[in-house]
Amino acid sequence: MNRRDFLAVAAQAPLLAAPRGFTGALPSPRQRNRQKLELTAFLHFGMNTFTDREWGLGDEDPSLFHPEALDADGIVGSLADAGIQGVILTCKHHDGFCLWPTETTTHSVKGDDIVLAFSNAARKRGIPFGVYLSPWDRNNAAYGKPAYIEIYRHQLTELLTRYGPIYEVWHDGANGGDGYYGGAREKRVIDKQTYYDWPRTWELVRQLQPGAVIFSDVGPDLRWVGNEDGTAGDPCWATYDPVGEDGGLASPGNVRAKDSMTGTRWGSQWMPAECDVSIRPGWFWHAAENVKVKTPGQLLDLYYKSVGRCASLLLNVPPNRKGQLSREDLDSLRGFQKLRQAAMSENLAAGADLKRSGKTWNYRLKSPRAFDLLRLREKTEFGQRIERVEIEARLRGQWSSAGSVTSVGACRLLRFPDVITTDELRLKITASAEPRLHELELFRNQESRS
Ligand code: FUL
Repeated sequence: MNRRDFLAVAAQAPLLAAPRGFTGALPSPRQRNRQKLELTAFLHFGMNTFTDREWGLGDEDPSLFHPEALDADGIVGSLADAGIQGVILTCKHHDGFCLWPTETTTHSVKGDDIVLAFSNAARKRGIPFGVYLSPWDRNNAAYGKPAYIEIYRHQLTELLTRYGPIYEVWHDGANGGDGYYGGAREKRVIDKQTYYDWPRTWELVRQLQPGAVIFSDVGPDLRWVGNEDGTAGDPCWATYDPVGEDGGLASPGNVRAKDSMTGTRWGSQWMPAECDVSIRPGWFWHAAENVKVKTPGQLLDLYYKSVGRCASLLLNVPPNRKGQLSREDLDSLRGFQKLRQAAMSENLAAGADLKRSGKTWNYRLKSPRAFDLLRLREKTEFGQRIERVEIEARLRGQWSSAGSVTSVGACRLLRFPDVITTDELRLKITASAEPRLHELELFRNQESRS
């Protein structure tokens, strides 16, 4: 589906009625649409790129931000070529420096509009564009006071009205307290529960960009996965009822992370996990980390542990001081793509004859096939009904267990420790209502065949 269709569906599709016999939470049309983007990229780029920091203090001189040869088209083009399906730019990180000329502060770029450059690049390449706007602002004098909330909403309004369709709005829960704050240089502690008045801000996002999904520790559309390692829990339910760290009310910046990893079976809200992780140890580019870029194999492993567990993978690939991606990151991304393609090149279950008897699904393959990876997808418009799937293969006339999974949802990948060769496979499904499997696919890793 191309970018235009993607955004159109997100904004227009009607709500589904609850399917009979199932009372669990269901995805909204915008969530179902977002589900198609399994692998997206985060671009952490800003003042920290030039000061070699991860969290700027907020007192940085705006002139320090000076990418020598910004190539947004090149960055987005290489990401798209490597199979990245959407990009999110850190339009403002905790240091408060805005990458677009905003009416709200002088602490921003002046002439060049970096947000415009990236949003245009994404449009040209046909992939959706999203925005990260840090709620914590260590530069702004009004931070911690009611006036800042209006400033934050004004910034969000600029981002959501000037750059065309936005597919995702990313609200970070981090807040370290101390900062420059217009020269006050003090610690400002906010009440995470009340200060930001999130429901009103989310309403603003809904009004300005009805197709956009909203990400935060508590959604409402996508939830933080509870860690920054790029791995979802197992199981990882798309349903979730967030709980605060102390067991009380949750809010952005205050969730019990272990629950975010697994979700809540029978949680009242559909809120799949998004796994944010950096290709490097840090989120921003640092020369010293050029030698610490994750390998293609490590990225593939993260893919199995995120996308393969019904979450999406938001992989940070930070531009360098030139305003380009470094060779090390590009090589690794391309290697990762090759491994993915080799692992999932040909669906060996294509054309299989399916017979269902109750909750047992029997697949007779066209001929004996050797495979080491299984992909299952549930039709999530009917909710997450499957509790468990036992996979059995017929080997020399005998059925034997090949493995099992618990939650399925949008995508479940199961790697088998050994290659299995068979022409018949069956799935024994335990489900809370009639299971709605969308597809079963089998793959053999081409890399390991030679
Ligand atoms: C965290 C931030 O503090 C990091 O700097 C980074 O932006 C990451 C994605 O979220 O909470």
